[in-house]
Amino acid sequence: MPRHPAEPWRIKMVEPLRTITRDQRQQALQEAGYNITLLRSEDVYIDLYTDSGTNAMSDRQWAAMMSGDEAYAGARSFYRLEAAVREHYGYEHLIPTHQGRGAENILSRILIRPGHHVPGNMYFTTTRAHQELNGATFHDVIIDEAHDPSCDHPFKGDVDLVKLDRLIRDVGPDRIPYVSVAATVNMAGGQPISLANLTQVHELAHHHGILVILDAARAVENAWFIKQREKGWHEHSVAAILREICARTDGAAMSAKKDSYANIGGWLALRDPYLAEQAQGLVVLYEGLHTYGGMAGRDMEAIAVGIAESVQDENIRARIDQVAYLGQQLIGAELPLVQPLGGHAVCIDAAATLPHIPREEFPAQTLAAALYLDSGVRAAERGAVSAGRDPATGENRYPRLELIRLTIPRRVYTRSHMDLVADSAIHVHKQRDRLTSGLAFTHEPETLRFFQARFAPTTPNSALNHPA
Ligand code: PLI
Repeated sequence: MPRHPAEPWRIKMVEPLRTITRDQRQQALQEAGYNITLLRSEDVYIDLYTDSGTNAMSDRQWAAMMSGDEAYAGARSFYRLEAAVREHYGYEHLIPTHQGRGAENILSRILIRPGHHVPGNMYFTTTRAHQELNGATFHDVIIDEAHDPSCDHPFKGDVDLVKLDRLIRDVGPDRIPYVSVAATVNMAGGQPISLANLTQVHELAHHHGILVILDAARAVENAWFIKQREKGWHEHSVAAILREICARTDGAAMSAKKDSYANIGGWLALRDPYLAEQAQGLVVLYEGLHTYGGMAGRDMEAIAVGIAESVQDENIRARIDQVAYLGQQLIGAELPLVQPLGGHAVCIDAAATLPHIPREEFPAQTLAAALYLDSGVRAAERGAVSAGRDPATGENRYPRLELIRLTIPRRVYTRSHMDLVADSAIHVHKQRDRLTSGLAFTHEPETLRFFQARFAPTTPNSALNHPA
């Protein structure tokens, strides 16, 4: 066997990349209000902002797009997607949506009422925003280890059953419409939940008549980790493990822009026909008819093929290997990373990198800006800026994890790109003492502020304002 098994695909089409000078990046960063989200993508060299919708599709997916049925009602492409979801995820009723947050909207509207409480294994930005918009309070019931970047627990996505049980007793099962279970947990750095733990969550929730809803965006990646790390599952295929994960849940919200190698799309799936009918009624209002839900027929074709590709062991192995390849280089240079390495991203602990910058000056936002300035690599902030303010108190939420996320799009970048990212991240790390101050808001939007916020350095002599 070669030291690193090669990717099970070759490249048929390429997209040229543009490089700009450091002075140009400096200007672009200032124009973007020091928010990497507001950079124009053409000013970015290697874009690790997200793995969402940034995938390279296969020739099979492109070919399938040509056979998209664009009928308003009853499109053949819908039935192909429905069949793929039934086969690989095992849910009976499929409600297509334009992307994951469309599914979160419909789900939250049918299940949540004001005064409800939703427990989950750490929050995700859009998921929690929809839960709160519908009047629920979110409760993080993930195990404590998930909040400790250096802890190498193999299943940091596990739910703490004591926390979940306590919440059920405190507020009463009638006020908990569902447990929101993510696999993997994005904000913890792509950490998996174990099948053993999910089984216990399912039993506890069902004992109290509470549903379990899966965030399936990266459930295939989670299945791979179960195969690698959980006793008794090594001989099972990823496809079989994925079905086992879903079998322990009552439905799922899916962003097809992740595991399924698509550029757009999503779905909500439910087992209960009564709930499914309610969702089908609402999807017409917010997304489109219940047989396209905001997607073109060709998008549904691409997702159907993408689902089948995503569960092939060699594809998911190559994906996780690439993340590990980048991560190992950074570990070798002693950068403080979230351990163990996650499924979709390598996350750098910005609070540990820049301990001299107070949390109020957003070390992760600052580190992401510095990395862009150095090499044109765009990471994502996953810390206090993403966490927003507590709706009850209006205070900033300061999660223990203050991270920058180097998120790897699927089948897009090569090892040389990863080498370049590693070199730049290591260089910025070595020079971290030059970053003596952070950033402050000059504009702070109310909802999901991290997308549109603008910042300025807190001191005029900030390293973010100076040439290398
Ligand atoms: O971006 P959407 O609307 O297709 O999906 C929303 C969404 C739901 N759950 C999880 C775990 C996500 O990661 C997610 C989107 N994630 C983005 C955009 C990301 O950059 O991680």
